[in-house]
Amino acid sequence: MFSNKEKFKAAFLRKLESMYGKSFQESTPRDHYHTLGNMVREYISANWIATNERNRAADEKQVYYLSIEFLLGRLLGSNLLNLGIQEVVEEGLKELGLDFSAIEEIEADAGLGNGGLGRLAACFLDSLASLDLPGHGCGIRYKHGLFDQKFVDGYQVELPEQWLRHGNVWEVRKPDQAVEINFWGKVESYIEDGKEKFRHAKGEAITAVPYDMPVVGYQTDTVNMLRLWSAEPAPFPTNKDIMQYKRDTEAVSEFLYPDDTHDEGKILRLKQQYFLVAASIGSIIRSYRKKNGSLIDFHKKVTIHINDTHPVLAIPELMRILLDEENMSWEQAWEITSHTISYTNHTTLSEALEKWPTNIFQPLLPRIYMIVEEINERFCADLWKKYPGQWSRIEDMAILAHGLVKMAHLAVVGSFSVNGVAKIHTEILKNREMRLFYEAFPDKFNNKTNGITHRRWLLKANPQLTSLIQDTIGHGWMKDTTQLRQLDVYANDSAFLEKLDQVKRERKQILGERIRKQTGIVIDSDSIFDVQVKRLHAYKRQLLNVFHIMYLYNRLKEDSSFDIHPRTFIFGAKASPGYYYAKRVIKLINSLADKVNNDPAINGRLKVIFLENYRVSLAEDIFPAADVSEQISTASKEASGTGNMKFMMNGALTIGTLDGANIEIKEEVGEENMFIFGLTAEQVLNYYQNGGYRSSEYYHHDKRIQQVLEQLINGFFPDVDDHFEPIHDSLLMQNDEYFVLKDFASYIDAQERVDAAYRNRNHWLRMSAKNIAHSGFFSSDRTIRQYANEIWGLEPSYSKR
Ligand code: DL6
Repeated sequence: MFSNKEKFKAAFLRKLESMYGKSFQESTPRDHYHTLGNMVREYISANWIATNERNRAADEKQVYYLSIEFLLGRLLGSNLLNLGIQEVVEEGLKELGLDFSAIEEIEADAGLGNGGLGRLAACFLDSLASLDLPGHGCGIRYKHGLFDQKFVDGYQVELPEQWLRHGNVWEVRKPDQAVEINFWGKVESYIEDGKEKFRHAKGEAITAVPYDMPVVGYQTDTVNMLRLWSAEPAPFPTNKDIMQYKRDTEAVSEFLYPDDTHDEGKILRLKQQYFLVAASIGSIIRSYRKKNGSLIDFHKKVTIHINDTHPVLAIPELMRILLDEENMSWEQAWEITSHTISYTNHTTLSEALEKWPTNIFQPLLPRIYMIVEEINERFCADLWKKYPGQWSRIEDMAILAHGLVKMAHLAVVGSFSVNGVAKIHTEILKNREMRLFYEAFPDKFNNKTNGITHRRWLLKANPQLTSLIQDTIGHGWMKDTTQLRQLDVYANDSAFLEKLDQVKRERKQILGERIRKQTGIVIDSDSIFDVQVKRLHAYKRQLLNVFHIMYLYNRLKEDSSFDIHPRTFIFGAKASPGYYYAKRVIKLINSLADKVNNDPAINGRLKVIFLENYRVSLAEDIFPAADVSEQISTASKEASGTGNMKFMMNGALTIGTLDGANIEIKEEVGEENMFIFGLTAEQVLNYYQNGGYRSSEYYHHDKRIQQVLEQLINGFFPDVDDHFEPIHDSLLMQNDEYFVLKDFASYIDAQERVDAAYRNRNHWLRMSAKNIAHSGFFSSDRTIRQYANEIWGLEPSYSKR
């Protein structure tokens, strides 16, 4: 049905009529989207079945990537692209008088994630399938993804997201493959064959029902699977009021990251984590047993990768099955488990390293807790042999200590590989945050610098740039992004640079139009588009960006000779609902936007745009339009960043600190093609360790800083009372944990270099071309090849194409 336009059009009309019982004339854009989506899913089915059969028949190892987040975004466009039927569909629809982009807009983003960790998981799925690797995702089918963000008077308001309201054309519900999961209750011991055994009894069961989504590889027949679990009441008697039981059960897959400021929320999060793990492992083992019978060689045929610590209960859960159901000895079960699980760490922020109070953990998961206790005891006993008498070392490394279960410790102890997500991050893990573990198990630690799928972030998001590259160097780079290097020589070719300029202009106009429609604000496409899009967090320092804008505003007001190239500052960020500091920064950006955009004295030289509800589909319009990529975290804090890679691949120039993957961007493209500033990680960590930073000194010695800080509290922003006082105080009274004031001068300096560089258009375009040419390393295909070769031991499976 997709082999040519005519066949496609006929099939589309037939499908539309059979699905809706309406004529084409009566049909709506939503009908068109669902019709097309269903056609594509059906088209995928044959290869999906074939890949499943191939996996079942072959004796190859399978990887299961367990993640609490999958930030997929929209799937129609990327599926069409990967299937190679985009053109037929777009042209066929056009001949029917329909516009593909309007149809694509109907699809709700699958926003089952918060930020980098979840988007990385989505990029990895795309790469696994595109490289013909047998790797599948396991996650939760949240009824509501990350909240929808609205601004009301500049304040963030959260609304429940509704991606499933009109159904999800990509999923297939498989109730026959549901798994029962037990919470609460108690552990009973009994004797079997003279051996003491344990079982979890009198608990509260819930049913995990899988919804499978196909993951289509690019120009290959491989279709892998993303299995998302939904929580439903189990058909068993319960002592609870039936309505209450139903509500409690469904809550497990209702929201991503429920509020955990109170115990009830903490219990719900832990329930979600065990739910994901128990359902996934239950189904992995069921299909493994069907094929292999015994689990003796399980670790040789299966790797379970845990994306951060959220799925770390995979370790005690696999132990439970091997001990309680397979009757293995502890030693044998541990040998299999600790050779099955691999773990990625995504942060060194201590507040993000999960620790669960035992008084919550134990009653909810009594058998799992018992196993964690035993893992801990045996681990500490081993440490005692290794480090006799070193009590404090052992205490620091224990999994259970001071009434807490330390999930990162459990993850390191129970897995065969621990990786960080950028070189510097891995070094910080090895030498600081996880030093004791690195000393004990040096061979487990390795680095896998993150990547992004160039298919979504270049081919799909930026067809204009894709065409230019293809016209210039052919299409080999689409399968092997290192070939983008061939563009290097074109960085000195004025005809190429002119075309690159055209592409950027077009993309800036497209974004400008979207901004006009969304906000009513008209922006100048000739201005520098300076963009910071990422979660709102103090360490990411949106505040530093804000202070630069305030400084520019002050200068423009005070100094008529001050000359800058016009700039449009674009922000996109959601703040976690309970993160009040971040929410104040959101209000600050919006207040600044009001001030700057409406001041006639500024005369359009500065504009500030804060786009509501930043999400994957919006990002696809932002990255291609950016001139400047703001990657300005406090050095040592950003594990990697992946937005930095998306900007680079789309020809934006980075202004950034030597943090996360920025360092590797610098290694690839050269310092001369970006704008580096600020403290290094080493310097920051030394300050944290030895003290010596006094933010007030920077305040007293720099008039520019004094002025912007005063403006936070002196009525400069009307109608906010003392709303920004906590921001002011965090910088002065609390000594500026993230070194905003310390890095201010060097940031302003770097911004002046940006301004000067942009004024030399050819020079700028040359740098931009260099960035694209050297971005190939950051394809997630490279990252996934490294995971496959160096961690998982995976071979590509056969594909016909
Ligand atoms: O590895 C993906 C992504 C990194 O690029 C970011 O630097 C890192 O902040 C993020 N980590 C998380 C985990 N929680 N926190 N914070 O999202 O992972």
